[in-house]
Amino acid sequence: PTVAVVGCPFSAGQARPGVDLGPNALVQSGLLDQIKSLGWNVTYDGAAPFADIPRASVQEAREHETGEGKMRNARVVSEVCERLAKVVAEHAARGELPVTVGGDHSLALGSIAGTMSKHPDACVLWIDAHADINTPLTTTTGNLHGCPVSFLLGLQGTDVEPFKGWVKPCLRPDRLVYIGLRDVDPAEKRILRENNIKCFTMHDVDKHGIGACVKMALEHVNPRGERPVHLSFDVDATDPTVAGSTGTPVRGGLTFREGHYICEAVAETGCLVALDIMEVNPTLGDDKLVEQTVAVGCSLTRAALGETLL
Ligand code: DIR
Ligand code: MN
Ligand code: MN
Ligand code: MN
Repeated sequence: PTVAVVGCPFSAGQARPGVDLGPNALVQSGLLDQIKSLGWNVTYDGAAPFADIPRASVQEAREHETGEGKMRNARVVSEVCERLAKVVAEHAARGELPVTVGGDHSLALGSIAGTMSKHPDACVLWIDAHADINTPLTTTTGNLHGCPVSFLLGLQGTDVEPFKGWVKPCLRPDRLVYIGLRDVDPAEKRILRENNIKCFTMHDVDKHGIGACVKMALEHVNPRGERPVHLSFDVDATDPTVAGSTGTPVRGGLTFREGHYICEAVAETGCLVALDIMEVNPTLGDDKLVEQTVAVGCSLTRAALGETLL
């Protein structure tokens, strides 16, 4: 079995420079060898598939604004996500397990679209402090890393340029579940309610424990254990004391073990077909915090790919 690591050095889905350096930081710290040591073959094409995409620091990014609605950098986000969708779909079609390393979480629009083209019945576990389900009509920041889920679901307001040329609604609301939420915008709360989307907030994690939450989450999206699972992990789901080098940290997050438990439990299902590790920004915080955050990105990846404690 082969893991295809897809590093996507991209930051234009949000405002803070540096998250585009995430993939290289994880790879440089030994991610590929760590995955190999679990018994996988590993392929990695570097940033080659995205070489001609602007690095999109805030300055550069502004030049790529389309002015369409309130979305910032919509054209470049759409372009890179379309490219990523193709790359992920190609790996999946070869029977490989794509691991997309971000980069900001707008990329999950591409990675999940890619997964869905090979596995239309897949379900999505979205692990995040945020719901990332704003639409171009509801976003207050204009940052597209707060919006990818709405495009995947095809919510009202997402059928717009430049995305409408390639994004098709490919995810049903009942095939999506969240764990870790604690910073959800008012409009997002309404969207989650109206679409009956299953959510395990930090309140639920406190109340039931992570074991019960993951069990209920998997039972909701994959009751018979036969559907492929795409795990999209924003490292800001964990507490800032666990993975602090990230653009939008929110206190009160998952512990180190809770985050890893989610990945381990998904690995145990044997249903994982794709993984995203998103929002590691190695320019935020002191060296120790960066090192710790990069290490957590790697260990979450290993846990999802079958590393066990014994
Ligand atoms: C906020 C923050 N809901 C937004 N979203 C973040 O910009 O739409 N997502 N930080 O990761
Ligand atoms: Mn490849
Ligand atoms: Mn996110
Ligand atoms: Mn987040």
